Amino acid sequence: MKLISLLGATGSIGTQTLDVIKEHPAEFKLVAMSVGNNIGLARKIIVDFQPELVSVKEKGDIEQLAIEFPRTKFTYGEEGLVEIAVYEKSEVLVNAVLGSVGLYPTLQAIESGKIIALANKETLVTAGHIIMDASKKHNIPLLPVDSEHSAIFQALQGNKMKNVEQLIITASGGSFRDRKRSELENVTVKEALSHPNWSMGAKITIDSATMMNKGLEVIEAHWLFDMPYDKINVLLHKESIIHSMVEFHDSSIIAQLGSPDMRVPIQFALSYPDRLPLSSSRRLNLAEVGLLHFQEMDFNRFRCLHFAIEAGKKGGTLPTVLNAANEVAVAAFLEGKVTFLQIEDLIEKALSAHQSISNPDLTIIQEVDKETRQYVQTLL
Ligand code: MN3
Repeated sequence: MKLISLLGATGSIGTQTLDVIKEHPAEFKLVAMSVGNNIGLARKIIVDFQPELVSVKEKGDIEQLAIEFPRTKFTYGEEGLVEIAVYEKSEVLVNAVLGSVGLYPTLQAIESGKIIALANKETLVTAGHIIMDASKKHNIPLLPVDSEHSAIFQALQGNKMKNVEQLIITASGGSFRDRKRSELENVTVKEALSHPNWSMGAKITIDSATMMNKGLEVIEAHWLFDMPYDKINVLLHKESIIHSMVEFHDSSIIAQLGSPDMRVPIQFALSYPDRLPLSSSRRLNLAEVGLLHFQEMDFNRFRCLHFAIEAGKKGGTLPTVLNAANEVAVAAFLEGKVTFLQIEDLIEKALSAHQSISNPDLTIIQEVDKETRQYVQTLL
């Protein structure tokens, strides 16, 4: 039985993690979780899973919950996230919170010896060098939950990193993959939020449409697999059947395939190195699929992918700026304050205004993150 702490329980990855835990009551148990503002859903999860410790976003929500659930302990805020991450009884931390707020709790969990199942890509984007150093120092495995990185991780099983020629990350293309750049001028939030293949949260669905998601994933892959940027390639693959691939020196390519379902990579991170059945997931029928399509990425069409790879290559605090500017710009788009294409402009401005600091520590990263958010706010 693995005892699990879950950060971001009410989000898309969070609820799908709970599906996996529910299907395997003899293998997994939820002992601690954090939620945001969705207290209604939090109540339902507490009833169903009986976690011992729950962290909410706002202190004001605690009092009522403590009356309703006298056997559960409650905490709140950013300190609450850390308490969940390091909860003494838990063995595995699933980090499914959104944005760079996931960084510090992840680091604390590594230092207290928890296995990390990482769905929070912003953590590796902003502080990959710090997280990877800590995981090596404490000998803590970092298991990818993101479907592309899980695919690469699976393709690497039984193989040596020194034999890898390149990583090939597939991209669905997001909501606007069939539109030209000139057709993106007046797209609406609703259109941007309808992803053709994957059911995900709002922020990552917009990131898919701008292709920033793929850019963040390239940086994530660079850190997770210790792979130089010129050996990570992105391939447009609209069916999302091949979740990513590894090419070896002998020209063999190993790919991982499946129906698009985030519960599969989530479960693999939890069950690793074992595999468990997942009854609710649809088995892939390749005869039914028939054709798979692939296309080279167009960096002029998807400028955010270009920004991300450049920021990753230059390193220092640029990936932090990239990520923070993107978080603010996407939130502004979702609130109707800027247009879809202005997301790119805001990120470009933030990157060019920044003087990169090399090898930043956690304090510098947090300062640059904050400054960037303020700077982008002034541009809105
Ligand atoms: Mn992904």
